[in-house]
Amino acid sequence: IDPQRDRLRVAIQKSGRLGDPARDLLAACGLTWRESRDRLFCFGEGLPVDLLLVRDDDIPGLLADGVADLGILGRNVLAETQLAPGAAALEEVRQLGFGACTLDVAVPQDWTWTGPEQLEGLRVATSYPELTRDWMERQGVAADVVTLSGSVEIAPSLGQADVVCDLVSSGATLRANALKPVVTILQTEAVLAARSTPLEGERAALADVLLRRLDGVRRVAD
Ligand code: PRT
Ligand code: ZN
Repeated sequence: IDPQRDRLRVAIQKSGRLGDPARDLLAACGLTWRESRDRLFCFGEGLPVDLLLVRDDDIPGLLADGVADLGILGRNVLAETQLAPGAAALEEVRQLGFGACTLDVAVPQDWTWTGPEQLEGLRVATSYPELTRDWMERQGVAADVVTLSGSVEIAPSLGQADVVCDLVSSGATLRANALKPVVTILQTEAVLAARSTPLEGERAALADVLLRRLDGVRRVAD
């Protein structure tokens, strides 16, 4: 952490589903940037608020390390890292109203769902092992969590798992893989996240300005 830094840094997704809406939201807050050639760092021109364009998975680490002060990412990614052992203290500062979906347990379409106890002893494929384990623990059910970084929905037909726990928006991907959602374990959307320890000095003032503008923009949008 560079305590001398007097510019605020906001990490957002470089591409992906949340990149453009995050940028649009910050632009609606009056931020403008000089386009950088490598497109990894955008220097803020009006307010001294710079952008870091990264993979969403990297945002919690950048916040934890103090490289970024604020981040826009899915609550699912934030919550997953918050549950990991030894996780740095990060918190959700605002929910942003886009990128909504649910993290659902989904089972083969021909199953009759009777409840979480049905998962006992099965293999659950997911990209969110901490959230999945945490939910199972709260349900008092023990299943094997198979962690996959992508293509989770295909795991049952490949014989890698019996059921999945994955993000769902329209449900088309599940249907295409002969699966059906049976229980939602997390409602998620894009959120603004920060370290739990408050910012100080100039950066704290900048963050306050940004939050006030964000709330104004969101109120108008509602
Ligand atoms: O490159 P990078 O690592 O930054 O991006 P990524 O590929 O990890 O993430 P990305 O861009 O796909 O998603 C970013 C965030 O968008 C997620 O963490 C969620 O918070 C949010 N989001 C909203 C979604 C969806 N909706 C969504 N539908 N993320 C993924 N999906 C996928 C889902 O995994 C499944 O494969 O879409 C498929 C399901 O969609 P339906 O419509 O068929 O149900
Ligand atoms: Zn990612």
